[in-house]
Amino acid sequence: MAPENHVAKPSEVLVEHRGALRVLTLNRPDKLNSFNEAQHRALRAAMDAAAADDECRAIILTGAGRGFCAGQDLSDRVRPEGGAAPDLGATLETFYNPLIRAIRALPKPVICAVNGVAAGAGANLALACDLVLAARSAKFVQAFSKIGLIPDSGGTWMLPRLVGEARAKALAMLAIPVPAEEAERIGMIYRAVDDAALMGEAIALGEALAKAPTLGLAETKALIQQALTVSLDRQLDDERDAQRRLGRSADYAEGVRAFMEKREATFRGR
Ligand code: LHQ
Repeated sequence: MAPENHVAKPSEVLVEHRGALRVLTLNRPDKLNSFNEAQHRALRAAMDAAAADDECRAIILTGAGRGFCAGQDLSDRVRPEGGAAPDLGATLETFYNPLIRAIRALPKPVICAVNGVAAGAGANLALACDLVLAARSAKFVQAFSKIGLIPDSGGTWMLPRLVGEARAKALAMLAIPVPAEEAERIGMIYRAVDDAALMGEAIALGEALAKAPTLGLAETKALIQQALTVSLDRQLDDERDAQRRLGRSADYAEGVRAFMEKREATFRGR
């Protein structure tokens, strides 16, 4: 993705290690954490590092300042009158699509703590995460139609699955802002929480998931993600195969032992 000699400035994404929990914070607050190339590179590097580190068992993605992410930094995209059209497909292919694929394929839970407005690709980045918490003051805006584009970064795939085709089309075509509480009510996100409680709740959830049987969570994530695109027959076969793999895991053995011994299990993610 990045040129080999490119070293992303760490400041565009802050990385905090909290034991087995990793907190990644988009950090261009003056631009509502909209994406330029440097922020893309920094986020991918941080995601890849979290994926590769066996000690990391859960991830929180959030934003600095009053916004979560306003999608593409449009100041990078102003086209001079008569200038050549940019290849937006190349931008998606190089940056956004690999990011969404990486989050969906990551065999660890990714929590999104939406601290403020999530617009354009920023909204769909949030929706690609596994558990989405949002501050009550946050809103989700499929802003694309206002500039003549389609909801990218998985938006056209994710939205109808989350909220149904009728609502998906309205939200996408009208760019209607969806406040966090409504997003929870219509099943677009997991939960809306008080602004002041957001990070505390996200960290509590992240710490609980970081202590959970990671392999089981990874198989659960993969199975639920594929569920609406495969037959029941196929899903039953895949559940059987996953359960077979998990039955051989140390965490399953520990879970059963702990249950029988009436004590709390200590899972190691193996
Ligand atoms: C921004 C941005 C921004 C730069 C706020 N860029 N500065 C993929 C492939 C390739 C290319 C095209 O795009 C894509 C995917 C996409 O994401 S397309 C959609 C891009 N995003 C948008 O269209 C959203 C644009 N932003 C907004 O509609 C509003 O800013 C929202 C609704 C997010 C927030 O509204 P407000 O709370 O009223 O804040 P604001 O508009 O006053 O913004 C605050 C500052 O942030 C402001 O700068 P300033 O210097 O005046 O304080 C904005 O210019 C800047 N900003 N979004 N995407």
